[in-house]
Amino acid sequence: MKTIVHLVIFVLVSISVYAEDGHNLWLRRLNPKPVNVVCIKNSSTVSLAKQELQNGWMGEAGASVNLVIKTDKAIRGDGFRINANSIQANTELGILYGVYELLRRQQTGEAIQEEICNPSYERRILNHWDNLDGSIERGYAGQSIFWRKGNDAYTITETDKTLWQEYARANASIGINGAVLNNVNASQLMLTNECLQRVKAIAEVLRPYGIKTYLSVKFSSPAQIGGLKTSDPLNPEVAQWWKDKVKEIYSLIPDFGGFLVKANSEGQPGPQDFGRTHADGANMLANALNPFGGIVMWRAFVYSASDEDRAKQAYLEFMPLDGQFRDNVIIQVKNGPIDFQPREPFSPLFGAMKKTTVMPELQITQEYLGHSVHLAFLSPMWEEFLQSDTYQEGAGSTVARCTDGRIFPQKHSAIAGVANIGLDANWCGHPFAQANWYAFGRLAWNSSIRSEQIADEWIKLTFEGTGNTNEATLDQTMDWNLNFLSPVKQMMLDSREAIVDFMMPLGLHHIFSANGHYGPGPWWAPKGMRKDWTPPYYHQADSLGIGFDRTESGSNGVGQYHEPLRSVFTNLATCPEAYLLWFHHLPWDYKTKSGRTLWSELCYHYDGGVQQIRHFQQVWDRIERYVDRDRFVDVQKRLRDQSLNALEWKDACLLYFQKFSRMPVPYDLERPMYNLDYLIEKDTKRVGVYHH
Ligand code: GCW
Repeated sequence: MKTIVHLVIFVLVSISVYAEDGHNLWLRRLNPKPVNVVCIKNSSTVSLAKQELQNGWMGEAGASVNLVIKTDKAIRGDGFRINANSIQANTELGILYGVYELLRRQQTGEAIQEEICNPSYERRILNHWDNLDGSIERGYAGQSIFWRKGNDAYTITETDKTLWQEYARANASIGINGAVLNNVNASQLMLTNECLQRVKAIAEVLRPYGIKTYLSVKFSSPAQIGGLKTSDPLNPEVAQWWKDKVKEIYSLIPDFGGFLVKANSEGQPGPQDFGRTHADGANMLANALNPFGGIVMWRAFVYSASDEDRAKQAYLEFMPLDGQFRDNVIIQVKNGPIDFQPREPFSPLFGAMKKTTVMPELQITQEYLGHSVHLAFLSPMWEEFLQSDTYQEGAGSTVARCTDGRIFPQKHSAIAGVANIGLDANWCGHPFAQANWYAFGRLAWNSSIRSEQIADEWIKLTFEGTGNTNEATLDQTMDWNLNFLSPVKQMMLDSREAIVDFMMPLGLHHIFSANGHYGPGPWWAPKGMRKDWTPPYYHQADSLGIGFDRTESGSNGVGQYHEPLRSVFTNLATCPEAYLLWFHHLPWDYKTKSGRTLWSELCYHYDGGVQQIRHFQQVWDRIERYVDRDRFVDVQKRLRDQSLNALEWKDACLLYFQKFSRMPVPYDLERPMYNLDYLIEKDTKRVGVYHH
């Protein structure tokens, strides 16, 4: 009996040692060695830095590390200077960031020479679309880590605090320094004292890690919870209400970051309800926040049910206001002109608003890229976006340079990512979705790192040493690099393009079913539905051809881009094929660069996407022995589902578009396996609540 008990204990212990539920993210500390840390200053942030070094040191055993806080003009903001045995920074937070950098390099084997690392953006912020009842809009990894419903909604437990602390640490380790704690579709209750008390508690946990809290606010709050008759931004009582509210917030949270506002967008209230402009609304809030150093992030995600091309609307609404915003207002613009599609050209607002601070909003959560089912590494998409040349101030005016302060004089600079974090043990749902959280932080810190490096780091930090292979000998490491790191990295780097191919290649966009922006629905257009909420509006397929004409003969969306881009996009010889149907409506037999007809080219892309996911399945099955069982099986299952989804996408889109093209699927491609009627019927049943 005793032996059995021992055996059970032994098995349990071994499982707890080897099981990887992904909760430790990229911060698994393996076999640390002793280290001596020297620093004269003491504070909560510095002691975190020391602790991290002591728990994660993988350099020479018994080495000494100096942490030096000293002003140095070459170091900006919370940047730092590192070498193998010392970290120097202007701020305590800089020291902490330097420690994470040093540990990351030790663990990944990257060289550590003397180097200064400065942040690209001043504010690197996660946006949580978390509702006060704990649900998360477009969240695919469980309920909110900040909010919950029920009688204990406002009780702060030790479990809450531990989770918030782990969250803060993960963010700090990749340089994220801000978090908006609630959905941009904000509840007016957010600003009640009860909620603010909880924000205060969260802020206290996040503070030592250098993370500021921000809140999304509802523009109609003065009338809804303040007892005022109006929320008109030019009404003095309204302005006073906000001033008082801001004062109350700062008395609870002295380092509060500011507000994020979605106004006059998708039914949210805003200044236009009172005949005022976005500038009137944003400036009124900015005035209230200014004495405390707070900022307003005012979203440009606006489009109305007009006949105007949706892709043009944000520009049309915001450009006339350029120069009217206070310097603590930042206009937050989604990367593309429509809405986080698998591929969009950059929004023409970048670089065009020259007298206003503009910040990019990226979406880390995979609303349009297969939720937590698809393996989609988004870094290549963000890299493509940040490196896009706007030409606004001559060649080389990339989106990154237009927003990070290198081109325009600006008081602040910022970048936001819509988080994919929830209560799931591994935080993000899909084990590979963690890589997107990681990539966002890394790119926000340094917008010029390449996706390949990000993937490389993440894979090493996340998976190294978790498989059946023994301790790391040189041979083992070479084997691991060759047979795990390299194929998995390639799979990650190819994953977004594969999704574009099987969902909406060649510039197609927004052809989702109404079912939560997940499956295909190019046919979906119920009677009476707003046109720009239906796929046919976006693909414009008819017997003559397919695509949205945004040239001068169409909506003239191209006109919002600076030359030479306007001409590049207009001219079929120069328009990148990736954006072909974004800017052009073309005949089915149009000759593409490969020499194939447009129809055939579409078929090849859809089919290629499907084949690619099947290939990913092979890649993954082959690496089984290098990964812990749980994560291996988890990813394997999700890839199977993704493969089936890819096939559905291909068949649904090709069979539907074929009704217009009347051309055969090229005979050397796999035949469709579903009937269109079946897929439409399946989708109709799945669609419970219509969601645009
Ligand atoms: O992408 C769309 C989403 C909405 C979201 C909105 C926005 C928070 O479908 O769920 O609302 O954009 O960004 O405001």
